[in-house]
Amino acid sequence: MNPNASLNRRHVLSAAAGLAALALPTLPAVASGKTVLRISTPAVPDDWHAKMWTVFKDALEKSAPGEFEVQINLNGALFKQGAEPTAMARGNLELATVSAFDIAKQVPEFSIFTAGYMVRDPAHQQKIFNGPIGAELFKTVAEKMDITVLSTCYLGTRQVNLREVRSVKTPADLKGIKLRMPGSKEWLFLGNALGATATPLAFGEVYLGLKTGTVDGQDNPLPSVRAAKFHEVTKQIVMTSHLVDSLFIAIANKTLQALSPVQRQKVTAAAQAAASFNNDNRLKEEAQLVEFFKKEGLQVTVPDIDAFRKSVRIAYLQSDYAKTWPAGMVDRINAGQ
Ligand code: KDO
Repeated sequence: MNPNASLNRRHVLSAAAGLAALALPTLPAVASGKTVLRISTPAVPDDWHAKMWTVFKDALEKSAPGEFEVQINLNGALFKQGAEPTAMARGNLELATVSAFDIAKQVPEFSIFTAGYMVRDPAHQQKIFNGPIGAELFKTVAEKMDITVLSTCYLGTRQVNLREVRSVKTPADLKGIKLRMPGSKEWLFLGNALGATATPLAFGEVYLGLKTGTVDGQDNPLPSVRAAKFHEVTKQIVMTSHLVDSLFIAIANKTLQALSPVQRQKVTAAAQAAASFNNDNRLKEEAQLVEFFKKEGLQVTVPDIDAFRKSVRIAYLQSDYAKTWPAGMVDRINAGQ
């Protein structure tokens, strides 16, 4: 037998496998007749945007019994923070929460929502993302990123949290502070705009970074500070309220398209129930946490917010990010429509 025959056969087989691999990711993984929905998040188990996935799972078990197998992976155990959109587009992940910062990497105009002091409060945030602005921008997200946003979660309002007590009134008072930010240029820009020296570090490494002094501080909403126990390794919270932060529950387009219309509606309803659970609980807890942190021995101080707002706004408006923002979008966001 021609020794090349088996080689050729293998070639044909691997080419066929290659074609199959190209074709197959249009279908979600199916285990024992159920559609598998893999979820990945860096959230720690005690945070609301981790717990909300159980609400999602329970809702689907109730509305579509036996149709889905929901697999929840917390602590960035399946995909590292920020890798989720690519994993979804490649067919390796079905659902995740993505941030405005994740989206801005592929949809530059979305960087408007990475800008400090752009969104005023949680109600303003919901109005923006559940109205025409959200509809327009999410359409671009679906086209460019191959993922579909199902609902908008309030992650909370980000505050600066320091290892050592310091008098912080204006951005100048953060000069020289190594402020941990998640690892992308959009996040680092925000940290630097606050007056600090932004230092990239994954969420899972922040506790140790604060404990050992690799970084001098970090920024996160109060509920995440509590859930990740950052208050154990810091002494002050400066209430800069610089970013009313969002997370978007997103599903891979291929997964969504492979569902029946009724299943799509049930998955969307489950994502909305999860977001509502997160939003309600987070808002309630956020309102109580200043007292909690004070009892834990932290100093909670209020800076000159106008000075921060002014300085951060100037930094963004003079940046290349602002050049990508659609004409009139800042005014539309201000008006909430
Ligand atoms: C963080 O790393 O600071 C951040 O708050 C960024 C968010 O976009 C989100 O990834 C969040 O971490 C994680 O879900 C952990 O709470």
